[in-house]
Amino acid sequence: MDTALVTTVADTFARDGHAVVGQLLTSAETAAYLAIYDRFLTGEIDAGDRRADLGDGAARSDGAVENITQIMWPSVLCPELLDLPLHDRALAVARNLIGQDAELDFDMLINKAPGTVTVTPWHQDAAYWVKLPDRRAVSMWVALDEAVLDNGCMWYVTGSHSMPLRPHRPSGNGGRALECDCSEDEPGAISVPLAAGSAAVHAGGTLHYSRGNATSDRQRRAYILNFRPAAMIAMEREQGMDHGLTDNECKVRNTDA
Ligand SMILES: O=C(O)CCC(=O)C(=O)O
Repeated sequence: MDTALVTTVADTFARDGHAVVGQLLTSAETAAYLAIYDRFLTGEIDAGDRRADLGDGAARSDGAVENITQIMWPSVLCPELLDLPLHDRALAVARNLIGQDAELDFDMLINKAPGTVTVTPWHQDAAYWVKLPDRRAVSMWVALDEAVLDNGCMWYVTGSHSMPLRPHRPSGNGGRALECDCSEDEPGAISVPLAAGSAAVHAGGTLHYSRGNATSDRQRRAYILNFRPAAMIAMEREQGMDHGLTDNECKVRNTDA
């Protein structure tokens, strides 16, 4: 990214709590991620208990397919992802946004199956956090398929990163996700459609949500990378918050870092 664009993204992120980063991957690079993504979705790469359905199975008429597939730590399960360019590019953006001490906290895949009416409920990521003295963080949501309103592009509430954290409760989506009161009518709520290969970022306090993928006949595959200061990642891990790493993987990552 050129310097002017980096400054604009950083200013927008600081002011609004979210920003469009623009194209991070070429179509050939995007295709390389999608090929690996589909190996996860078909089960060829076994994600074990790092795979969950964030949606309520009852919401689908066929009941046969996950509604919202979440796979934690794809880059640990399939290290060849790290040979592709996204992690380095995303880290460079994250460092521009929150500081040079930013490191990858965790990555995940979230797919919305075609036909699902299940929304990702409104929430603030900070509702999931353990207590940390330094709350700088950035989540980068990378669209690997074009993301539009009707297949579940992200929505953000502009300025909500500076508001107090709202009370959260377990959502109806199987209990693993949290939700809070908010709606598309919330002042400042906007949808952010993205082309395949492009990304948006949001802060820990930013209210966000996405609709289902009810009418399209295509997957809505997103790759999400979360960054925070290295020292805070270490503190999180001390408190047992590793987003699903085994002890051994945790040691390997700490040694590599
Ligand atoms: O992909 C989605 O629908 C939701 C993603 C999300 O909530 C997040 O990245 O924090």
